[in-house]
This record gives sequence, C-alpha cells and structure tokens, in this order.
Amino acid sequence: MILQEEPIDQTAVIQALRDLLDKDEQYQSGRILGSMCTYPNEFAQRLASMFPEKNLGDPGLFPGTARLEDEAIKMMGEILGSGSVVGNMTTGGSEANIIAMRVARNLRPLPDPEVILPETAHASFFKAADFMGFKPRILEVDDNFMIDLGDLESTLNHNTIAVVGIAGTTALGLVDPIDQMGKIINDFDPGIYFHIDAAFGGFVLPFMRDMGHSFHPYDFSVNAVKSMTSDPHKMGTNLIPSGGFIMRESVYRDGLGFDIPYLAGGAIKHFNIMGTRPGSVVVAFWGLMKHLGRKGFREIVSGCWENTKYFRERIREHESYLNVVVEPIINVIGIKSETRTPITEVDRLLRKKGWYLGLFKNMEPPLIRVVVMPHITRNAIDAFFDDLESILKELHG
Ligand code: 0PR
Repeated sequence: MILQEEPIDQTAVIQALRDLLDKDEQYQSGRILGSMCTYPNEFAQRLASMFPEKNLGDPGLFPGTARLEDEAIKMMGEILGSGSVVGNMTTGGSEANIIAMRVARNLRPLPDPEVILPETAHASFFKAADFMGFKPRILEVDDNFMIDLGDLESTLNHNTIAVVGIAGTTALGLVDPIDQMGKIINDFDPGIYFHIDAAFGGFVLPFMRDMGHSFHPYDFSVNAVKSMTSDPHKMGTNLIPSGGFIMRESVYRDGLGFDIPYLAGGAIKHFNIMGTRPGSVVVAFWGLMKHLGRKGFREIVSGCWENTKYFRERIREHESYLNVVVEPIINVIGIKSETRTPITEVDRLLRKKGWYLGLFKNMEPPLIRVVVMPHITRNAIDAFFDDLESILKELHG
C-alpha cells in the first residue's frame, strides 16, 4: 500500500520527495538541450504562489483574474501585430490549437470538413482531427522544409474549413510563407479560417525582429490570419501550464462559446477544453509581462540567440561527421549525420552521457534537435561539445 494510515510530518514528506525527485533531470544542469520549456521565471513563481486559488473555470467568481486573462491575451496580441483580439489562456499550445480547430469547424459546419496542414505541423492538429473527425490534408515540404504554394492552391476546395501555418516549427524553428499563404486563401475564399501556430515562435520572432532580423510576415499583420497560438510556458518563461489562444476580435461570433449556465459566479461561455483551470499562472504571467516589458523579453531572446550562434559555430568543428539541417533562424538547431552512422546512434551515446536532445527519427533527414533555451549556458555548451567529441572519436576513430 502506498497510502499509510497515520500522518507523516512535513519535513519527512519533503525529504521523501527530494529523494524521489532526485531522478528527474534539472534544467539548471544545462543538460536538457531538447526541451521547449525552461526553469520558470522566479518572480512569476512567487506571484503564482501568492494567488493559488484562482479558478478561471468560474470567472464570475474571479472577475479580477478574468480581466487579467483578457489583458494578457491583448498584450500577446500586441506583440503579434494586433491589440484588437480576444481569446483565452490555455494549458499549452495543444489546447490552443485544438480550440482553434473547433472554432473553425463551428464557423463552417460542413459534412466532410478538411483542414490543410503543412507536414511539419505539430501533433496537436492530428489530435484535433481525431477528436473532431476532420480530414487532414497534408502539404509536403521541399528540401528547405518549405511548402509549395501551388500545392496549397490545388488542395483548397469547398470542404476546406481551415488552413494552418507555422511560425516556428517544432523540429527546426522555421516560418511558413504566411503572407503568401494568406493571399492564396483570400483569393480562393476569405471565409476560410487561417490559424497560425506560433506556440514557440510567438515569444521569439517578434523580439528577433526588434533586434533587426527579418522573417516572412507571420502574424495578425497578415489580414487573412484569424487566430494564433503563442505559449507563455515556452519562451515566455512562465510556469506550466500556460498557453495562449488569440483570435482577431472581428472573428468572434455569438454562439461560438459553450454555454455553462449554472456556475456560482453566473452563466458564462467556455472556449477552453478544460473546465476548472488555473488562474494563478495567468496572474503570474500578467505580472511577468508587466515586470519584463518588451525590453526584458528581448534580452532573454537576445541571450538565447548569442548562444545559438555559438552552438552553431561549434558544430563546424565536426563538419565531416555532423552538420546543421538548415541554418538556424531562431534558437532551434537541427543536426544531421554526414556519415553512414545514423544520427540515432549519436543520440543514443549522448543520452548515455546524460545529454537530452529531441530526436526526430522520422524526418528526412533524421535529426537531433537542440532548443537553446535560457537555461543553456556557454559552459554547458562547452561541456556538451567535449562529450560529443569523445563520442565521435569512439564512432569514427
Ligand atoms: N505547436 C508547436 C509548434 C509546438 O512545438 C508545440 C510543442 C505545440 C504546438 C504544443 O504545445 P504544448 O506541448 O504546450 O501543448 N512543442 C514541444 C516539442 O514538441 C513540446 C515539448 C516541450 C516537448 C517540452 C518536450 C519538452 O521537454 O518539442
């Protein structure tokens, strides 16, 4: 039995937890190279623990928290090209993407709905297809991981309810040609729902643009774009769980929300999949955004970008064995094998030495992914390359 009869004092429980959690990897070790999450900002942690009871499932009881949620969404909208937005904080990018697909389906209830997705789209869209029964129509990507706009044109049809574009792909951090996709969609039918998944890029691309980098327009500045996903618990450095579903205000229609008439705080409409959901992390995120300002986020991104360039340069030292899959445009680096040794083997040996990267073995080419998050320091990168060098020696002599 795991639960005993008698209480155990708190100090002993904490000690037991420390022992058990000792098995977990720590972001602070710098060895988690393949995660899109990081050690949450400490001010945000403090704020979340100050307001633990807030429940946005019943916002009528917590109108102050509900207002902060609204403002957090609007601040994210401003970063993404429009303050005239509505939406909800979510448990992450998956929930935000699923909500987007539900909105698209309800705006255009067709008997045989189809959603057009780049093949680089995140798994959450396939979950949505499974839940809602729409047919995913996949756009293949070329050697540069770009979709063919002609394919988009020929795939659009009268069953299309939505098209998805990605601003910061999961494996390589790339940006789809969202402005050109928007034009093609508008020419075919401006009523088609165009959703942009910027779960990762939403807190990177805007600040890299401030730093002078240029990208395809990827946000609400493209008028065909109806909604976006952008996640505070990734590069926003907020606590898990926090994602964002952000929709252009003009897309909102009565009847899109799900009626919950009996709540203690009064009848409201739900957009989220969750009922009861944490307000603490929303309060924390509002506070974190105000505290950091645009400048604070830019500094986070700028630090990650410096380390990304350093990491990329160090790969050059091993060019005869490994190379980048494409030149990184944000802090995501895909690495492929240049020899007959499969990259999965390099990954296996790295894991044995305690380095955790993302492994995309079904991609062409198969790759390992590094996400240069704020917890990855120069020292950690140097230690990684020391170990990589010995692994490559072991493999190639
Ligand atoms: N959209 C994109 C483009 C994503 O990359 C992700 C997650 C999502 C949506 C879904 O976000 P949630 O996981 O918040 O629902 N991408 C990360 C990845 O696949 C998720 C992750 C995070 C994986 C931390 C591992 C990890 O340690 O890498």
